[in-house]
Amino acid sequence: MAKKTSKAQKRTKKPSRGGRRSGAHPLVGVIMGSSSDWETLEHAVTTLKELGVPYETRVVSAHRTPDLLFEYAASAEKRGIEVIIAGAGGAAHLPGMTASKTVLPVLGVPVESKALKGLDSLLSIAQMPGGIPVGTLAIGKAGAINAALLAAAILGGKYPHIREALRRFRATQTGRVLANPDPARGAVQLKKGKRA
Ligand code: RP5
Repeated sequence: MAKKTSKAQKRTKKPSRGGRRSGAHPLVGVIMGSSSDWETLEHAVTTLKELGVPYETRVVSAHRTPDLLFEYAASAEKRGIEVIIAGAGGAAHLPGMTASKTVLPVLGVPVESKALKGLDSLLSIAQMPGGIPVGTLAIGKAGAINAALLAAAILGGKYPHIREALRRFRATQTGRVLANPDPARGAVQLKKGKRA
């Protein structure tokens, strides 16, 4: 007898895909509690793209779509996802609840909330009781970028091209700083340039 497939299962079977390598199987699942979190999580996606790491993105709310959250987290490993980046704000249950339903590494990005500037999100995500870890990053954009870099570092152990992409990212970043050692001098040069 054919098994019945729930609506949530159907949704998790057809993830949106992305990444520089078109058609590549997503290795990172980027999920967020609300579409309002995209402003923050898009920085994780931009960084994954820069590194050529295939990913999928999805709004999965711990409060508003709890069944979808369970389905997503429980099926992620079977679908080939190897790291999950989960961003949420306020009473941010999404990363912790996701981590409770999978043994994949879950990286939590605290989204900056209006009321408490993301301190609520940070503590909700970081203060997991012993037993179910969530790797917690900084609040906001920096955390989203670093979640992608950390995901790449985790994947780099298995995928040498991702490790090399990460090495190149670091070298470019270092080069940018060394190429502009004196911001004051740069500003003077800029002013002079404007006057000319
Ligand atoms: C959380 O509530 C989401 O992660 C979001 O950061 C916050 C506010 O959500 P919206 O009211 O903007 O949908 O679940």
